[in-house]
Amino acid sequence: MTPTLDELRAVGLANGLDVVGAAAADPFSDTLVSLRGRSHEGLAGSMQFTYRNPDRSTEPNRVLPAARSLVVGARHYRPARSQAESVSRPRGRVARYAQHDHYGALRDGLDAVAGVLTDAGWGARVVFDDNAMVDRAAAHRAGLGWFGKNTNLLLPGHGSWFVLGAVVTDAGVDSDAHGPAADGCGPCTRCLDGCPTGAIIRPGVVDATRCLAWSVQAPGVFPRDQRVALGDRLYGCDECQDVCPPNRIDDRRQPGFCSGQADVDLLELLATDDSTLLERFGRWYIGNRDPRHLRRTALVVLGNVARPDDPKVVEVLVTTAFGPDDLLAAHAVWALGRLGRGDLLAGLESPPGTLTAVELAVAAPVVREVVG
Ligand code: B12
Ligand code: SF4
Ligand code: SF4
Repeated sequence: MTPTLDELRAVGLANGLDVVGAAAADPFSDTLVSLRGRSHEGLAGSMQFTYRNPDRSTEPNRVLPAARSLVVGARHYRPARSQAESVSRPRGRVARYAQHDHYGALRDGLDAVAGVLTDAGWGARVVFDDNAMVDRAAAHRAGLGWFGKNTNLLLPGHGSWFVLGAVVTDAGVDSDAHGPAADGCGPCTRCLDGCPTGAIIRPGVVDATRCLAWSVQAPGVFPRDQRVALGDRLYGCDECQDVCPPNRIDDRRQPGFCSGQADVDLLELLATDDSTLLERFGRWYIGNRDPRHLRRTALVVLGNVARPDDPKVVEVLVTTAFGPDDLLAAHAVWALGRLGRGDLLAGLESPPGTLTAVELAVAAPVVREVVG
């Protein structure tokens, strides 16, 4: 017997999913064209994800041979409380999807759906955010929502604060959607106008090389021309969703806050060792899984949000600017400049006693480049 969509939906909803639909497991030919086109236009930057092997990510049969259906699930992510009011130290903001393990909750719901299918003798594989499939396109085909001009999938009446995933199965599960959801953007252009870096270059197309959500994940030097625009964002960017009118709807089915972290104490982060950082933030995508990239971003945010006369901030920035790690030194130097404290770098070329010749050799060219 093949479980019906209603039966699968009931199990998904009982296990943490908020919306469940189904679609045929045909190839996502349009998305394949979009992925190739964006790579060709240079909009994917160094991103791998679904850009690494677009043929694979757009062909559900590569996930499960003889796949016939996709049972698609969406999990709403409600925000975590900010601790900023109770603490006066500088803090970096975390995007809503990353404040809590929402993907864990999504996986639980999808696993439960897959369990019903496998118990009935069918093949079933759960995929979400793992580049085996294009999750938004699957949810769109299942009728869960429309593509907003910010490229996010918006669910009618609920907005876009959802993570998405699917169960790929060789069972034939009929969809009950009457085609794709109708466009709900209309003439609105708030996300295009509101993006701090102009990354939405035309409706439905994001240039990842300009998107802060990618820049905080990408390894290496944080793009200079995006540092001021980064503002207080430590991880992720919600701006094109915050300004989106359909997201202002109060989702009464998911009231309150989740047990997550809406912001992070930047000085504490900068003082934390690598293994503790990976333990705390390992869920996030951190370039090369190297916590220096988190510190690098924290230094930029510090430059944007800290008080220039805060002695703890000054101490951390000066120590880092004069320190042995040239990547971090460059960002600390930038932050001091941004805070109007370039004066503190004057001694860099006539080093204080603590700076070794080797450290100076590493840091001095960086200082000349950034301040000079
Ligand atoms: C690569 C990626 C990124 C990249 C690039 C995003 C991009 N828009 O290009 C970066 C790192 C920047 C990123 C950022 C974010 N991401 Co992301 N990301 C992905 C990933 C891994 C692959 C996406 C992909 O392959 N896209 C393919 C391209 C071609 O499709 P697309 O960008 O969605 O574009 C579609 C529409 O534009 C539409 N379209 C085409 N032409 C036109 C024209 C018009 C007029 C319109 C309206 C639409 C339209 O068709 C395209 C193809 O289907 C997926 C996970 C997965 N495995 O699917 C998550 C995923 C898309 N990301 C997700 C999230 C939550 C985010 C962030 C909100 C996180 C954050 N707060 O920082 C931001 C949002 C930024 C944004 N505006 O997109 C969710 C989206 C949930 C939702 N409701 O839409 C996903 C699905 C992860 C998940 N499993 O939940 N992401
Ligand atoms: S996530 Fe931020 S930077 Fe990226 S497109 Fe949206 S508003 Fe722009
Ligand atoms: S801000 Fe406006 S145009 Fe952009 S996704 Fe939301 S409704 Fe659509």
